[in-house]
Amino acid sequence: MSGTADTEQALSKLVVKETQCPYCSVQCKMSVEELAAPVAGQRRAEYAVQGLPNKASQGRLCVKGLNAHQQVFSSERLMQPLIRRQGELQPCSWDEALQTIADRVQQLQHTYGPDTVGVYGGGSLTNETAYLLGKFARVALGTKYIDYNGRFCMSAAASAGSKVFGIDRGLTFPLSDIPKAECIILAGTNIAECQPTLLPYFNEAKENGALIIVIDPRKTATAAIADLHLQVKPGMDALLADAMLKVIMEADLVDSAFVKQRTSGYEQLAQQMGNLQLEQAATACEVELDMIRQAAIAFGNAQTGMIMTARGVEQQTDGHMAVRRFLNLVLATGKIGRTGCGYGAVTGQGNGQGGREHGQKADQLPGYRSIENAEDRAYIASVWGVEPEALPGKGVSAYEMMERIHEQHIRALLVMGSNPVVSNPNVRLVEEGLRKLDLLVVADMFLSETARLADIVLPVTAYMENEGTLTNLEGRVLLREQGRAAPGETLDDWVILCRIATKLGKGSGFDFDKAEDIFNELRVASRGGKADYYGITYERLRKEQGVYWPCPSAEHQGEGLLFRERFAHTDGKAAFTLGSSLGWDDVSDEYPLILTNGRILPHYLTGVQTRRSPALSAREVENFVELHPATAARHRIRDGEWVEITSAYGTFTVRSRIRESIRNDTLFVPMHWGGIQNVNRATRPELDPVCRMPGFKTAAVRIQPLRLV
Ligand SMILES: Nc1nc2c(c(=O)[nH]1)N[C@H]1C(S)=C(S)[C@@H](COP(=O)(O)OP(=O)(O)OC[C@H]3O[C@@H](n4cnc5c(=O)[nH]c(N)nc54)[C@H](O)[C@@H]3O)O[C@H]1N2
Ligand SMILES: Nc1nc2c(c(=O)[nH]1)N[C@H]1C(S)=C(S)[C@@H](COP(=O)(O)OP(=O)(O)OC[C@H]3O[C@@H](n4cnc5c(=O)[nH]c(N)nc54)[C@H](O)[C@@H]3O)O[C@H]1N2
Ligand code: SF4
Ligand SMILES: [Mo]
Repeated sequence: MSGTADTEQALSKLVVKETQCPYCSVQCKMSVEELAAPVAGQRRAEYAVQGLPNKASQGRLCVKGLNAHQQVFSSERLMQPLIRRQGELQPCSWDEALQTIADRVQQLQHTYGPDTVGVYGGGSLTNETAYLLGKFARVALGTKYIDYNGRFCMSAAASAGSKVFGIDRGLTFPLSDIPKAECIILAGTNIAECQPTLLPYFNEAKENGALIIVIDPRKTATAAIADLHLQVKPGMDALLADAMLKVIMEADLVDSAFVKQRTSGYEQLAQQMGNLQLEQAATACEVELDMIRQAAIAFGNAQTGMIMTARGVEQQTDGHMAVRRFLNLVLATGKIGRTGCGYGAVTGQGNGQGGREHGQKADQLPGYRSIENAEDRAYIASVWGVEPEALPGKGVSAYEMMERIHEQHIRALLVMGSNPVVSNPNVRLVEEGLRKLDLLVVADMFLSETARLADIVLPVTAYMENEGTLTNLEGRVLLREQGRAAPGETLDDWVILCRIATKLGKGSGFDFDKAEDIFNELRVASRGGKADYYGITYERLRKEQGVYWPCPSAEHQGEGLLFRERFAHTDGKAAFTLGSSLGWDDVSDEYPLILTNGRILPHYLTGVQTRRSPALSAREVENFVELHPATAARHRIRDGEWVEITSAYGTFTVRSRIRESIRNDTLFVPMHWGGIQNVNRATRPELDPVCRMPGFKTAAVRIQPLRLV
């Protein structure tokens, strides 16, 4: 190698001073530095990744963050647009790709009307892109059909928070309050594997004497730090929370002053709880009544306490109600609005919070405004420079969009930031539907399972390469600066939307030069809404290292601890929830086991990104089912052998992993693999009636070894 080449390499050495992990909702900050450049034929480049101090992860990184850069440099990155010719995806120019999209969209809309085109977004997109995607669907395409993967993630908790508190912000308290809680209930959340850098907050709480209660059908790494572990039967959380409330009422541990001053609906609830039989409830949840009592009394007696829920409680056909039953517990004990107290919906994706605020949802306009409210429509229409009547109405939820596609009611789909053919429930229908589309466009960094089905694939920049804001699980808005030039022909997501809009002749509302300009429009659009970003600017974000919303003005400091004095409903009160939840019990002789599913530490969601990181991929190379030794014996399954798991909806094949850690009526399968190993071949399509969350976490199945005879 010549001296000049060496110098050039030294000069181009990559140093990213500050970026954010592309994975979970903690949004850990880090720096990435190239230590040694690759030498032809000898070695890969070496990188030093370091966690940077920040208020959420305090400089910590988990194994995913430490290895995230490997996906950025993966040789599998898409560098050019692809178009399908004679059945094959082949490279093409941006102009051809975008012109083809515009032409086909116009043809289809001319024939079938504007709603024949759908848009499907994601919670990894920056606030700027998520906001623009909502505007793009309503203004450039004029379609009502837009929804996003967060429907499968945050919809139950978000709708419950809105109903009970009048606002949905994942955590109602700053992370730094966790060590100040005397009792913490973690229901259906596996923080140790899913937000690992937060675990030290809980350990600190324990050192301060806190009691930790975990509710999970499995002995997870999170349950390992628990003082009490309620190994609930999947799908029975609502009833379990009710039973705990009944114990608290009977033990006279209700905070009457708080209930009186700050809530509504308690009397009716108390009346209704009179009918609940504790023994029956405990039997149905399959948790010993004594354990339920201990947990409830501990929570009721504590001066300060928190409840956090995540997908275990929420991804149920009664997910919305199940969260609300836990919120009853928070309210009855007065544990909200003061230090060391509160409720936390542990948000999932990197921008799972911001992504659910600014218009990617079927019924939503920016700033948590409603697309069905005349005032909200008029305001947003004025910001967008269109007539309110021109804005379409409410569409349908993510899975229901797939049903519309299957019925060919929707004939074209743009997917940006999701891999729906792996992550939807009942994926057989989803794949069949996507194959029927006249036009499927997928914008991604990689050829995901969904991109493989596309007619046009658009290559996008990765987290290190674009600028934008993301809102972490606390509701803190963070700026992720660009750290590296866009490689190949990749473009930022928002640039793609602007270019398609221009090709469609709708360029005037889409002539942004940089992400910051979009953010400034978002600030105005969110102004006066529940998620008010008006007072947040890039300048402030740089100076203050993040700002909490709501932040209505430049002088406003943002609110870490919510509801100190009032809740967000017009009467200022939080609302108790009535009604009973029947839970779920669909097992039968044919399908005798309960299939639940979730995450493991090294992989992220459908694995498209983490499998491109060799250090992560190598930790778990294939999918598995965790099952109890008794279940294994009953079904004659040996450890490590291939098994077939079948529900009424479909079958998948994985390797067995026999463990004492799981209930003997339950199977647990990670969600990170597609194809024949995809757990979503067997999940059921039933949706929660309120929030349209699928009942991912419970399906009745049978299991059998896959042996060649
Ligand atoms: N390593 C890793 N981290 C991630 C992600 C990832 O893919 N990988 N994804 C991110 C995203 S988008 C999300 S949404 C979050 C998800 O974070 P979590 O919700 O914490 O993750 P899950 O593993 O889906 O489910 C949590 C727990 O619910 C339990 N569970 C299953 N059924 C039930 C039930 O009926 N009741 C109760 N109480 N518990 C039940 C499971 O055993 C599991 O331990 O994680 C984020 N962080
Ligand atoms: N059975 C079961 N199914 C589940 C769940 C479960 O617990 N159990 N969890 C549900 C939950 S909580 C979630 S959040 C969903 C997630 O489901 P998906 O959205 O399908 O998950 P990802 O793997 O994150 O897919 C994101 C895709 O977008 C790409 N991508 C990442 N960042 C960007 C970006 O900035 N721009 C663009 N254009 N593309 C990008 C990635 O490469 C990847 O291909 O899965 C849901 N499905
Ligand atoms: S995956 Fe989550 S906890 Fe791990 S480094 Fe990334 S943001 Fe932090
Ligand atoms: Mo999620």
